[in-house]
Order: sequence, then C-alpha cells, then structure tokens
Amino acid sequence: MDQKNCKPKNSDEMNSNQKDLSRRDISQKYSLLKEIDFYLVTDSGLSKKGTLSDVKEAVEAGCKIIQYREKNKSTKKMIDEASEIKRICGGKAIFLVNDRIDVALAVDANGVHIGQNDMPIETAKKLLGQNKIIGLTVHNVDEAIEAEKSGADYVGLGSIFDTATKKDAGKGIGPVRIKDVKNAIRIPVVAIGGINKENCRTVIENGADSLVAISAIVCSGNVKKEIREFINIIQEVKSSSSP
Ligand code: TZP
Ligand code: MG
Repeated sequence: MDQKNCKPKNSDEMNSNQKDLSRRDISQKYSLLKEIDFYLVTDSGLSKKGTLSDVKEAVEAGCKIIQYREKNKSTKKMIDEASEIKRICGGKAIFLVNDRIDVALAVDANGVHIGQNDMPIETAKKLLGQNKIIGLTVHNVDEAIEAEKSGADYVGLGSIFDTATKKDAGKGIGPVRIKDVKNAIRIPVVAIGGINKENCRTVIENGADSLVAISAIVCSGNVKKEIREFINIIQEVKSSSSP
C-alpha cells in the first residue's frame, strides 16, 4: 500500500439530541456505537495536513467517532491537542483517547481505546466511571469473548489486512474472520488494519459494524472527501444487506 497517496448522513436528519452525543446517557451507549459507520483514528506521523485539520474535516464529513492516537508527544502537548479535538468534536462525534487514561480524564473525553497490554478494563472502568466508553483491541474470538465479559463497550478487531501503519500489527487475519468474532459477541465490532475504499465493502459484508482506515484517510490530502466516500460505501452495503 502506498501510504503517501492515500454521503455523510444529512445533519438535518438528526434531531438535536442526536447532535449532542455527550448528552446521551449510558443506556444509549450501545445504540450510539451501532450508529457508527466510519471511525477515524488519528496519526500525526502520517498525516498530510495535521491531526487537528484531519479531525475537523472528519467531523464535517459526518464521522461520528474520533480516536486521538498519539505515541510520541509530551503529556502537556497531548492534553492541549486532546482538548482542542474535544472542542472540534463538539458533541457531534464521540471522542476517545488511545491508551492514555490520564489524558482522557484530563480533558473529560467520552472514553478510551486500549490494547491487550494496556491497563486492564476493570481498572480503567474504576478510574473513568461507568458512563465512559471503553474499546479494546482484539485479534481473535477468544480475546473478543474475554473483552465482552470484562465490560468492553466495543472491540477493535485487527489487523484485517496487512498494514505498514502499525509495525507490530502482524499478518492480516482476513475479512472472513470478522464473521467468527461477530457471531461470538454482542458488542459492536470495529474492523481495523489495511482497509481502503477498494476492500472496505468486504469488511462490512463479513459483519463489521464499522471500520477504521488510517493511512487511506490521513495520507490522502482530502480527508473530508475520502471519509464521505467511505461512509457512502459502508451505508450502501449495510442497507443492501439489512432485511
Ligand atoms: N491497529 C491495528 S492495525 C492498525 C492499528 C492502529 C493500523 C491501521 O492503519 P491503516 O493505515 O488503516 O492500515
Ligand atoms: Mg495501546
């Protein structure tokens, strides 16, 4: 994949309650996550226009969830950026922080996304409280079942295809594996890894509730247009497969 070359829902269709996601309480957490089509994860190392610009364009495109993923910045810089991202999300998109529970707490984000080797979910829940969203990365059915049992609100399943974006992602598991995970748990399954506009159709057809594409978006130079196109494809596949 060449990483350097990489219809939102009409906002009038959303009522005012839907527009302010932060006002929804825990009972609406799951339906909220089910509504997501395209999920943006930031990457300042790959981004052409910068993380804040990417987030702004994503929200304008109708993306309903943003994960701030930053591996190499100071805590101070992260808190500054995270609070700016929260402002840009403005209740129109859920705002999660990758790994850093402290940063999520500092800016009162909507939640966190953590990995298998990060803080255990039970501990994260104690620190964040019951109303925050916690997503967990899983690689197979067993980890997905364990994630659901431990209280994860959704799983990030990957890598679906080979990717150069995450060095330790391992070989892609292939889109067919999504079905196994989907059949084993009830919480939403977000697919990640090597996904682009050409292969995203098969990811949704195999049962993913939503998907992440990093390089295909942040390397593109037109984040808004690319995300709109992803959302259009995802919604088209979902509507053609729903009974
Ligand atoms: N976790 C599993 S694969 C991956 C992460 C963060 C990177 C996905 O990036 P891309 O560019 O969409 O393959
Ligand atoms: Mg992590």
